[in-house]
Parts: sequence; C-alpha cells; structure tokens
Amino acid sequence: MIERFDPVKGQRLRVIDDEGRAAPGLDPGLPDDALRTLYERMALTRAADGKALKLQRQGRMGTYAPSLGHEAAQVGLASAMNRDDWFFPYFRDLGAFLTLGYPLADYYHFWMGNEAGLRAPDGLNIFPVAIPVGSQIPHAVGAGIAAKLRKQAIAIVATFGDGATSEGDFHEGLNFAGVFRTPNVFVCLNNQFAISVPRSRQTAAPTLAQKALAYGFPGVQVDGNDVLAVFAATREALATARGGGGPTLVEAFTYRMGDHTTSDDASRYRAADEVREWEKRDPLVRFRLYLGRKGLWDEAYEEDVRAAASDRVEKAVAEAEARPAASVEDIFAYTYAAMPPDLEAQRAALKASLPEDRR
Ligand SMILES: Cc1ncc(C[n+]2csc(CCOP(=O)(O)OP(=O)(O)O)c2C)c(N)n1
Ligand SMILES: [Mg+2]
Repeated sequence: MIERFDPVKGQRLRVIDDEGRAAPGLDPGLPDDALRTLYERMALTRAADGKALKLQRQGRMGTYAPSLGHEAAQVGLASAMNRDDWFFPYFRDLGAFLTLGYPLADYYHFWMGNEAGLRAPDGLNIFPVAIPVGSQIPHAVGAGIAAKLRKQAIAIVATFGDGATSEGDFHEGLNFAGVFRTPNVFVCLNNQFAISVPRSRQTAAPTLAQKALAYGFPGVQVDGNDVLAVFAATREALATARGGGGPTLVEAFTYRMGDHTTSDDASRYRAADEVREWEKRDPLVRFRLYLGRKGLWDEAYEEDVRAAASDRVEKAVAEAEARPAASVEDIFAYTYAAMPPDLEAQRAALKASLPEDRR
C-alpha cells in the first residue's frame, strides 16, 4: 500500500475522511474491540497529557512537552508494534509510551525531574527519551544493525520531529540504514514547528517523507491525525523491516496544538487562525465519527472511557508524587566517573543554597 502514495507528488495516505467515512481498500479492517482499544488509548493520552500540564502550572511537575494533537500518530504507530520490537523515542511520545504499556506513574516521575522514571520495566523494549534532538536516530540504526547480525526478525522504531530532519544525526542514521538495509522504521512526527521555527524554514523539500528516496528506501506521508492511516502505514513498514526488506520513513503530517513546552508561548510566533483550523481536524473527534458510524461510540461509552482514563491518571499522579523527588546529586551524577573540581564546587554551592531537607 505504501508504494501507492508517492511523496514527491505530494500524495498523502488518509483512511478516514472528515465525516468519519473510511476509504474503501485502505481501511486496515481491525476488529471492533481493537478499534475501541485505539480510541481508549487516545483518550487516555489526552487525559494524561492535560493533567501533566495542570501539574506543571501548579508547580508539581517540571518543564513538560505537551502531546495535544499527536494522539493519533503516537497511538497509531505504537499499536502496530510487537512486544519484541524496540522503540527509540523522543521527548513528545506520551501516547506511544502508554500504548506500549509503560507505567504512567514512571513517565510522570521522569517529567517531575527524576530520571529514575525513565528506566523501563523489564520486558519493555523502550530506550530512554532522547532530549538532544535526533540523537536517538543513530542509536536506533545501531540496534537495527545488531538485530540483523543476530538474525532476529524484529523491527526497530525511532520517532522524532520535523526539526530533527535538519540534524546530522538524521542524515547519518538514515544513510547507514539504507546502505545496510537495517530493520528500521523511522516515524517523523511532522507537527509543523521546531519550537518557533516553521516547517517551511526547516527544508526546501516539499515533503519530509521524500528524503527517504535519497537514502535508497521508501518514504510515505500519512495523515497524522488519522489513527488508522498511521497504524496501517507503520504496520506495513514494520512487516517489511522484520522480513528483511529494509527501512521505511513514515512522515505523520500533524500539528502541535500546544506550546512547544510549558516554558514556551506559541502565540508569539503563530496565528490563532491557523491553530483554529487545526482544531477542526482533532484526531479524537475524527475517530469518534468513524466509530459512531460502526455503532461503536455513543455518549454513554464516552463517559465510561473518560471516567476510566481519569481514574488511571489520578492513580498515577498519586503514585508518582509518593516517590522520591529528584535529588541535587542526580543533576551532577552520571557524566564523569570522578567529579572534576569545578563541578564539585558547583554542587557544594547549590546544596548550601537549599533548605536542609532539600540537600
Ligand atoms: C541537538 C539539540 N539542539 C537543540 C535542542 C533544543 N531543542 C529542543 S526541542 C527543539 C525543537 C525540536 O523540534 P522537532 O524536532 O520538530 O520536535 P517537536 O518538538 O516539534 O516535537 C530544539 C531545537 C536540543 N534539545 N538538542
Ligand atoms: Mg516539530
């Protein structure tokens, strides 16, 4: 199916239209319970994301990168993965983490400032969030080379934003992946901005997906607000990777509805009209219409979904807040085996500036 959509011609894969109708021949044909699971994951992501924002505003969480608007892309890509596959995430991936079974309390704990929250529980093949933009891409390709050498029929997924495509790491990673035909699936969440830099200033190429062609493998642009489109494209790319067919780049065309992070104010660099236009393309609303046509959504179900999500979120907050806060030591640990004198002096000065119980 991927080859039917040529990114150079600007063709974008879309399954569900604005009225919730599925395009014949493109609907992945999931059973009813799987469709509802997709919706419930998106609803949980939205609830958990909204709560994180409130916690940050109340001083109960550190800087946070909101996922509002990314729910279909995150849930769609992760729902296509198998437990044996590996995930190399970036910093705006809440829905993917939840879909893969990552404990929400851990995710919150990380954003509360404690890196312990990034240690994936045993059995979850998830690397820590990469904060340096694009640095996870060569890591994922390395894992892809390892999987190939070990003759494992698994796929390695890396996610990143549109901004990451301007990094050397993107070029080096995708170039290696093409040359060595690694089992990688690269999912670019093109949300139209890298902080304040619009997509038009990121590259002169009409699409990001077409960059794959220069590396010698397929790229496809999909509607990132259409959970079935993201799911279908990622599922096909994963099957190709696991089967020895090499890498694929999937560009999920979406929009960052929130600020870049809680320390940003997007109204300073983008028009309110543009944001309102994208509000009309809300991924949850579109999927609700699709489910409604199949008799799988009504108000009572919506209430149940929201209540269950809210319950999970509140429990995760309580659990995360009951854990130890980040310590001053953590800020200085993990870089040097032996602390250099200037850092030692900074650590001592910081500790001395804090109240007794925070040292
Ligand atoms: C190597 C590097 N350069 C700069 C930054 C600062 N920075 C953090 S996020 C970001 C923009 C990322 O944009 P994009 O890749 O589109 O992802 P998005 O935040 O839009 O999801 C930048 C420049 C960084 N973290 N790492
Ligand atoms: Mg971006």
